[in-house]
Amino acid sequence: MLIKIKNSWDLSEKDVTSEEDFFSRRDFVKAAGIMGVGSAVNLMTPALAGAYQAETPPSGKYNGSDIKDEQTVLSAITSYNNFYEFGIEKDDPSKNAHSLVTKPWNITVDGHCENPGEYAVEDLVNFNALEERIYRMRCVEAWSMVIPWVGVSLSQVIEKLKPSLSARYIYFETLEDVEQMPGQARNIIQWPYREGLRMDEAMHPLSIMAVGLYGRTLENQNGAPLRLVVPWKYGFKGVKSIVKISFVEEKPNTSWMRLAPQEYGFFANVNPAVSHPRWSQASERRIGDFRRRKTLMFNGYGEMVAGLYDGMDLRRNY
Ligand SMILES: Nc1nc2c(c(=O)[nH]1)N[C@H]1C(S)=C(S)[C@@H](COP(=O)(O)O)O[C@H]1N2
Ligand SMILES: [Mo]
Repeated sequence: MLIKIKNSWDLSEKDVTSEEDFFSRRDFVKAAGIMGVGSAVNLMTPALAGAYQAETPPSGKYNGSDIKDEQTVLSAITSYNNFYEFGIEKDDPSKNAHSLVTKPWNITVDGHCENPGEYAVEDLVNFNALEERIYRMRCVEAWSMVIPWVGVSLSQVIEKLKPSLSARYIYFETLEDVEQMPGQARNIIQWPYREGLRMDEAMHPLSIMAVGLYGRTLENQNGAPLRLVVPWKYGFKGVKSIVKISFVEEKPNTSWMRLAPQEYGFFANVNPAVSHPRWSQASERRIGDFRRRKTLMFNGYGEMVAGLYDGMDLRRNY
């Protein structure tokens, strides 16, 4: 389904490829195959990581700034996914997520706000105010993409719900239903998938609720019908297929923090200077590229977001 878009943000048109220029699916699969041979495989889950090779140290040669932020091809965005509710391999979500029923879809809102209740997606997101936001997405596993999201600012959604002053954090949950999400049969993380933001992060104009990408509604594997996107943070903050929003006083204990607090913090800001305990975060592989590139502080959005963390030790608050 095509959706109506109001305007474009961030990466300009000239920096990105048109949809016609996408690599073919075969080229992408070839590239992914080459990546697999003798190269780094970083797995988020500590218990599953032992079976894989450790990170190959980056060669020290990086692409310079001459490399543009081209949009990642649609076939890669929809077939190379992390959505553990449908399996842990990158191609599991695209193979398995058809079992998720996204219509109708309701979101429960509770906690410290004036307008709690059950909302249909269409009542929470103003589909007449959709915007395209072309954002870099940097996974904590050290790969990245550039994705043309379609959505609304999270602040628009929050303003509708009218949180009170005692709401210091916003908390999100993904659906929990093993019938629709077969990956939930395994206790990889504690289901449902839980995430959260500090209220000022949530109100930042870069934070969005996405309902589409490349001008179409989201595929299930990308978190249909509604997911969070916070481009200066590692991808795992972008909770998919949201069914619950709560306004809370205490910092939420998120899924990844519960599983491995020494590896995943609440803030999860992209930071090349702070290594993951099992691999470096200094560089990344942009899906579709063959060489690694340097990872940028706050994923390149520092000018807009660094002020949120004034006076904070980002080494401790990883
Ligand atoms: N519910 C849920 N949300 C999730 C995940 C997940 O496993 N379950 N994976 C996260 C991770 S680690 C990343 S990198 C992004 C990937 O989003 P994409 O597959 O749309 O690129 O989704 C995030 N949101
Ligand atoms: Mo990720």
